[in-house]
Amino acid sequence: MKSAVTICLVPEARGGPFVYWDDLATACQQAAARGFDAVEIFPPDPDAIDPQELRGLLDDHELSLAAVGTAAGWLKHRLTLTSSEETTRDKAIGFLQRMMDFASPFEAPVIVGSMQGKAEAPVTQPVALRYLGNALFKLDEHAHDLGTTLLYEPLNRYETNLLNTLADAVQFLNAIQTRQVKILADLYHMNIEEANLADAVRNAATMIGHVHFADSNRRAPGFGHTDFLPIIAALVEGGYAGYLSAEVLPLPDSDTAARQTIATFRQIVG
Ligand code: LER
Ligand code: MN
Repeated sequence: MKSAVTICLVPEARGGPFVYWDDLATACQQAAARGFDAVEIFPPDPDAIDPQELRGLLDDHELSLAAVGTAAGWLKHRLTLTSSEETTRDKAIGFLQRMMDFASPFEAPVIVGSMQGKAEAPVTQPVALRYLGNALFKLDEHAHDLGTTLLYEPLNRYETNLLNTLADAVQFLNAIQTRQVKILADLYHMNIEEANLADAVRNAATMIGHVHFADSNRRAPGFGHTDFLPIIAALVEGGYAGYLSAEVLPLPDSDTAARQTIATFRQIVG
């Protein structure tokens, strides 16, 4: 397993669970200095980052791009895949496709997290799930054309009323028969929704494509009460060799959160 740390470039996401903020070059330098293998970046738009500049930063610091987040699609542009407005749903799909165009040359998957939206009047839950299924099916086609992966992230009940557990996501994706969509297991959301985090990982093992590495209180791993060892054992047992990516609050400050994350990573992964 490899370590990664989040960098958020979206001012509208201020207060969110991201370690580094605003300055991509400084964040890459700090991530490398703390010993992370990769960065996970949340850009404000698909064309906000110059790919050449990013390539240079990653090469200079010997970092990989672990994943690209799309929180801006919702927080900045108010786009969701389950909006009652067809034009908004289409724009949301277009936004995610362009994010995939940006991310795929870096061999980085794109995340569908908050852009999945939720069922709210006039959209009922079955209709929202149909919209979500149609959108993921279309996005899966695009991912297949690009040879890339899309990550679908189940969120906790306070953020969505669609799919809250890994098992919900496995069942849903199997039903729509996507080829390139994997599940993002966010240990913070899972701490709220799953009866047992290790069992949930074990039962979804072959479909997990990325992990958001956070403690029970969404602080850096080790600053809460999640027992990580059985979760890591379940990931290893399932053959997971991807990232543990710190999507955590920058508390008490970014550098302390980064140091705590990498210390815990080394302790439990080796
Ligand atoms: C995104 O990765 C996530 O976990 C959600 O809570 C949206 O912030
Ligand atoms: Mn997450």
